[in-house]
Amino acid sequence: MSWILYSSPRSPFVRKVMIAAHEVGFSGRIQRQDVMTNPMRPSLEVLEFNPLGMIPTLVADGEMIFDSLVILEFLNEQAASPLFPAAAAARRDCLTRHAVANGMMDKAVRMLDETFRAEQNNDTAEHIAGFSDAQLRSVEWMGKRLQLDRFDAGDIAFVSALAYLDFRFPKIEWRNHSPAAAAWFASASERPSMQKTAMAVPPKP
Ligand SMILES: N[C@@H](CCC(=O)N[C@@H](CS)C(=O)NCC(=O)O)C(=O)O
Repeated sequence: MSWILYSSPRSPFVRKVMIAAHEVGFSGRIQRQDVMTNPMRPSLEVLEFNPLGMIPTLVADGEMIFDSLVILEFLNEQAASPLFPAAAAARRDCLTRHAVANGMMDKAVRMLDETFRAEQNNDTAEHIAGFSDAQLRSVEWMGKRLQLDRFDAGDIAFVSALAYLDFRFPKIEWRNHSPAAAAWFASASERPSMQKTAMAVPPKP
């Protein structure tokens, strides 16, 4: 039984996971593995499990679990004292507060990244290349996990992400990276929900 948490000592998301693990009494099961990862140079160790190359990523007895909210859900499944209330309205309230707090951390990390970039060499092109590679790795990863008889929240998120790439970044030729995702997207695009929500405005130049 091994739970390996790919981590960094300075990540607020890793800290959140560790606080939760302590709260529910599972911190002793987690073995932390510190890595260096950033959008331009993702950790190869993390990429083995997470196409985004981001931390925290937990590998629990061989199962990959990310991002931090999903890790909290996993800890909650193991725990006697729940991190998420069971009743629908209370759970929504908890998740909404979580979303704001996570958004704060997301934006704080982006602020730090912008600060470093401004201090260093403003390597915008390198950053964009790193983000674009993450898109392609993710399309490939998702392409292997599609099911034709399913259209759940994960699929809805994926179809929205692909449509946005087409809308904003048509130069990213994601279809070449996953013929399975390309075929799935073509068929999903015929759903009434997709047709009724097509972006009605052209992309800004
Ligand atoms: N939504 C993610 C955010 C995690 C995150 O932003 N992690 C940062 C470190 S604090 C990271 O992995 N950055 C590397 C990258 O963006 O490629 C979560 O909640 O786990």
